[in-house]
Amino acid sequence: MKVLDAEFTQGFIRMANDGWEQGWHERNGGNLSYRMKPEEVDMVKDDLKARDWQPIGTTVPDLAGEFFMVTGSGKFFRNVIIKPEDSFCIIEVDEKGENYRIMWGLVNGGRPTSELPSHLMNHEVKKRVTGGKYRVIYHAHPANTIALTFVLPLTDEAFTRELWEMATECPVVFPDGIGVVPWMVPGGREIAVETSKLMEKYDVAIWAHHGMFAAGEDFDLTFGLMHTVEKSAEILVKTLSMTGTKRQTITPTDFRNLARDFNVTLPERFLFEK
Ligand code: 2HA
Ligand code: ZN
Repeated sequence: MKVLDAEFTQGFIRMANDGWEQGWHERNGGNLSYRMKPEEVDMVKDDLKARDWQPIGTTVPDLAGEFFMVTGSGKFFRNVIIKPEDSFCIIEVDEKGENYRIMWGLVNGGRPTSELPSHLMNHEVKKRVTGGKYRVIYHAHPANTIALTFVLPLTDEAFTRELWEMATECPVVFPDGIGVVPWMVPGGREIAVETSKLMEKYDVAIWAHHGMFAAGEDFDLTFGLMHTVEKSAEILVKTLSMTGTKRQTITPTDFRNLARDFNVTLPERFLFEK
């Protein structure tokens, strides 16, 4: 089967285009990666052709031999739907987890995303902690979430609690909470290490003054997670724009009642008295 005809490729393209339509991918902003299933690799193997090995820039031994679909460095999400072969690629990771090679795509040259170290280190953590269930890592630049990083304290507690409060669905959609990475130079191993530490316990990591990373099982859940966090951030931005203080909100007791009825565990460290 041709890569472009596969269902997972269509899902990848749709998610990238949905992100573009949300306004989260100005210019070449953001990146997306998907850890392919062995049967999906097998399904498209006649359409794959190996290029030279290149260093990843970090080490991901638990991803040895895995194949990923990943957006290209400098490529525009806006173009994914009309020029898929030019916009993203399939890569294979070597048996040491130190190098990758392009197997498909980026037909006009180029490399996988500049955030490849963060994507792969996040995949490595999520593969381990979810027993292989999680397959998608998504980075975008949603404006309301970024705006909050200039106003809220840059702590997991502040972001989790504030975003939980702004929409009742939030504690159910991301019960483990949200992690925050202080401003760091993007693109390298250092920010990848800090982000992947947060991915041990959360599905969402916010990069101060930059954007967000979300992790999930499939395209729908991962896109939906980013969308839910960003919508909650939008409601907080609107509220703070109207008034500095909330007249009423969801209380710690309300959260505990919600957790009981919806069968989720909400860590007590986010339910502090303000
Ligand atoms: O340009 O978003 O973080 C891609 C990015 C880098
Ligand atoms: Zn970015």
